[in-house]
Amino acid sequence: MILIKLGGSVITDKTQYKTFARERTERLCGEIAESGVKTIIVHGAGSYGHVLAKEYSIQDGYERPEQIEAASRVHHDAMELGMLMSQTLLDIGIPAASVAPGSCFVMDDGRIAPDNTEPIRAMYEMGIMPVTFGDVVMDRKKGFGICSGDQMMEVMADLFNPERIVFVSDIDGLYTANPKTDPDAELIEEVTEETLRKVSSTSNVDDVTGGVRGKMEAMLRMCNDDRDCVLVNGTVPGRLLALLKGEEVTCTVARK
Ligand code: IP8
Repeated sequence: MILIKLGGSVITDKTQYKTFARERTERLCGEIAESGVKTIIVHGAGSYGHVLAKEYSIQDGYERPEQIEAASRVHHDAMELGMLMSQTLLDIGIPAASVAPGSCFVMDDGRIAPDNTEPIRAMYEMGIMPVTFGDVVMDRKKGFGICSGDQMMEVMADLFNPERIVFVSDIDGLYTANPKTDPDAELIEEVTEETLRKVSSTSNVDDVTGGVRGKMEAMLRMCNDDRDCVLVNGTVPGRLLALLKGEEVTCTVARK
């Protein structure tokens, strides 16, 4: 089984509140179906989550009463995107069910506590693809918080032990800097602990670098001796399909 994260930047327009990138999502789900590979999908929230969550600092936990309505609204919007995703998969013949992380799990100071995995496991064993996503989740210490799709990827990787892990994003892979703003940014084809050390010592601690390093760290955490973790560009038609078919494509591979 291959565990795939469809990033929020690929399945939505991240700059416009609640804008589903329907055509691209349909194409990507089609590529997954065409590959014939057994998969589990996790997706990001994109503009169904980040816009409001940021405005009301939902990720910091409960601080003020106005956040209550905002937290419930963000959850509602994230579920709406979940429904659009499962509808897209059902329409192409993949029996999928959207599972909100907060319906099975709570967080403890920002860390997901996966102590009730039976619903997700049972679905998978019956041949239903559990599709989970980044969402608002109740937190034992902070009241509530944001559980990202990447956190759910780690939970699903522990639960289902996939052969390979694929992150589908809107860039060709990890870069030494932000490729959209820095012409000197170079694609990192292979990420190891060594690469991580280099990036941390040669880059400023700005948002982009933090983002790149954070992603690298998460990717490396999910690798083991038998599986690698790949970041691939989902905006290029056919690239995900080629990767799933085992062909060589432009991407970043993290290895233990
Ligand atoms: O899009 C964030 O998940 P991500 C979830 O995977 C929300 O970072 C609701 C902002």
